[in-house]
Formats: sequence, structure tokens, C-alpha cells
Amino acid sequence: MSKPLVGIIMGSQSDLGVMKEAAEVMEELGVPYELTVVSAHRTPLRMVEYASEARKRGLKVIIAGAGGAAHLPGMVASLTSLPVIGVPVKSSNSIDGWDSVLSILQMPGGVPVATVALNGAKNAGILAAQILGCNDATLAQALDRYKSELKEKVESAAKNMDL
Ligand code: RP5
Repeated sequence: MSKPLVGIIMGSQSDLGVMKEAAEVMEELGVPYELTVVSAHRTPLRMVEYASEARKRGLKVIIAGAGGAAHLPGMVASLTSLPVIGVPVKSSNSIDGWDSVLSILQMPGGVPVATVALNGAKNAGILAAQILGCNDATLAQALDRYKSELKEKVESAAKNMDL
């Protein structure tokens, strides 16, 4: 197994149903990744250790998902200069997910989190691969193929709708 390049973390095991979509993208594109639970509130020291060791361990991008008072992506971004992609998770106690979205999106200047849509773990995976694709021609080609397939699907749907 190659060393993971993408760290997928989530605030709770209850986020896994959403966050596994990021892992599926990694599998599909052959990107080595790791996946674990790190809670900003319940395991703050684990979060500090994870974020501050991430670059040394060889990670290039972190995808962090959380719901409710979703402080994990922002706090991780405050502890590392690796790019952090935030996934707002609509957890069961959510006020329609707005709590998660705003907690992750509204970062102060200087500490960016690339926030994807509510439950948008799939796009988080694709964005992580695109970041890695800047320095990996094979991965960039795989992403180009993926985009072409998206285009072909739309074109063939449009053709089938032509009257
Ligand atoms: C957040 O609280 C987690 O990210 C999760 O989305 C939400 C609920 O967590 P559990 O109570 O299900 O562990 O920290």
C-alpha cells in the first residue's frame, strides 16, 4: 500500500455515510488515502496532533467533514498549511444543515477552508484529486476522462430528449 496522500477525517462515525463518498472517489481514481474519526470537541488533542503531523506524514490534502457546530475543518485549517476541504454534513440534529454550512464556510481572512456543498463529499474527493493532479499527469488525465464522461452523459441525455 502506498503512503496516503489524502486524509479524510470526520467529526463522528455518524458522518461516515456521507464521507465514504470521498473515499469512493479516491478508490476510483487510485489515490492513496486514509480515513478516520477526529472530533474537534470530543478529542481536541487528537485533532491538534492529526493536523500538526499531517504534512510530516506525507499527506497533501485534508478533507474534513462535520455537522452541527462543525468546527473540525476550520480548526484543522488553523493548524496546518495543507489545503483543507470542508464538507458540511447534515447531521440528525441539524437545522436543515445551515448550522454545518455556516460553521465551515464563514472562515476569517487568512485561514481558508474550501467548502463544498451540504453532504458534498463526492466533490470534496474530486477537488482533492484535482489539487494532486496539478503535479501528477496521470491523475490529471484520469480527471479529464471523468469530465469527458460527464459531458457525454449529458449529451446523450439531450439527444434522447430531442423531439
Ligand atoms: C458533529 O456532530 C459530528 O461531525 C456529527 O455530524 C454530529 C453528530 O455527532 P454524533 O452525536 O452522531 O456523534 O461533531
